[in-house]
Amino acid sequence: MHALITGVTGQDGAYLSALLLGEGYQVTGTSPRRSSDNSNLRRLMEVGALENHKFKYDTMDVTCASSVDAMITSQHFDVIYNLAAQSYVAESFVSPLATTQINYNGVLNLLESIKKFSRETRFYQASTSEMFGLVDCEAQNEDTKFHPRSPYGVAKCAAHYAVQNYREAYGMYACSGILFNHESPHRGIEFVTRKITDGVAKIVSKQRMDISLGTLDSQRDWGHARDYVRGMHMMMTQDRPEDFVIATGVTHSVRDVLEIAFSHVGLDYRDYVEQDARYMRPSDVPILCGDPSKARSKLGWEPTVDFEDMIKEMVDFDLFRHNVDPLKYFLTGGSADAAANR
Ligand code: F7E
Repeated sequence: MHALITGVTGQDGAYLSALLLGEGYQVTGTSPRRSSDNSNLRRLMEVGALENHKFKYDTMDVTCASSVDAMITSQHFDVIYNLAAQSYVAESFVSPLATTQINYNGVLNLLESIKKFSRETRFYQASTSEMFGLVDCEAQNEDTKFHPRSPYGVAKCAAHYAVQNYREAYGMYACSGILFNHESPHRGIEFVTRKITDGVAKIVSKQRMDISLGTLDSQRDWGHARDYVRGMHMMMTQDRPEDFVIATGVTHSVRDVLEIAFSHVGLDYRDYVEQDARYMRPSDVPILCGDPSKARSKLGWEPTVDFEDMIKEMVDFDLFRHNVDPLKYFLTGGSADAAANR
C-alpha cells in the first residue's frame, strides 16, 4: 500500500507517517517547499520516519493544480491524507485569502485530480471542530450544525462540503475526520498548550520571566495527536466512506492547562501569566466538547491518553529541550541548575 500525506512536516504528519510505516505502508510525504536547513523535517526525524527506507519526502503545493496533478499522475497512491493547511486560527484573521487558498482551494485541487486521474484512490480530509464554532448544544457530533467563527473555520466548512459532494457526485471514497484539538510534544509552538508548556520550561531554565496569553476562559476538548491519527487511519480502512468526530468528550479551560503545567514544576501560574490583548481574536470559540460515540461504535476508536498526563508529558519534553532533566529537577527539589542536562 502506498500513502501520500500532504502537510507531512506538521505534528499529525509525523505521527501518521510513523503509524503507516509501522503498518508496512510505503509513505510519500509532501510539503510545498524544501527548506535549505532541513529544520522543517525535525518532527519526522524525531518519530523515526526519515530513516525508514519506505519513507520518501517530496515537494508539492496543494494550491497549484499542476503541482498536484504531476504528483498524482507520477505514481499510484492507494490513499491520500490531506493534512496540508494554514492551521493557526488567529493567523486566518490576518490572512483570510491565503488561508482559503490552502484550506479550501487546495482540497478542490486534490479532489479534482483524484477524480480525473485516480478515482480508486481513497481521500482523507482534515476537518475540524472549529467548523462548529459557536455551539448551542452540550456535545457536538456529526449532525451538529456548523457556525464557524473565523476565516479558518469558514474555509474548512467549504472543504468539508466539497468532500461530501465529491463522495455523492462521483462515488469517490472521500471522508472527513472532524478532529477536535489534539496536542503532543510535537505541537507547534503557536498553539496555546505548547506555548504554555514551552513557556514553563523557559521559566524553569531562567530564559524568561512570564508568559503573555489571550483569554484564559476558552474551553476545548483536548486529546493526544497520536490517538487522533489512529482514528484517521481507521476511517480510511472501512467498507464505506463516512465522516467521524474524533474527540475525548471531556472539556477543559486554558486555565486548567496553566494549572497543571505550572503545578507540575511546583509553581503557581498566577505569578507568571499576564494577559495581552494582542492574543485576543476578533471572534473566538468559547467552548467545544466532542461526542465521539459514532467513532467508538463504528470504528472501535477510543482515546488512550488522559489530559493531565498529556500536559505533563509536554512539560517534561520541553524541559529536556531547554536542557533541564525533569527527573533530576524533581529529585533536587526544583533546582534547574542542579538538573542542568549537560
Ligand atoms: O487556541 C485561546 C485561543 O490556538 C485555543 C488548531 O489546531 O484546534 C486548534 O485551534 C484557545 C483559543 O487552538 C492564547 O483564543 C488564549 O480560544 O491552541 P489554539 P484553536 O484555535 O482551538 C482546532 C481543532 C484546529 O483545527 C486548529 O487548526 O486558546 N488562547 N491565549 C490562545 N491561543 C493561542 N494560540 N495563543 C495564546 O496566547
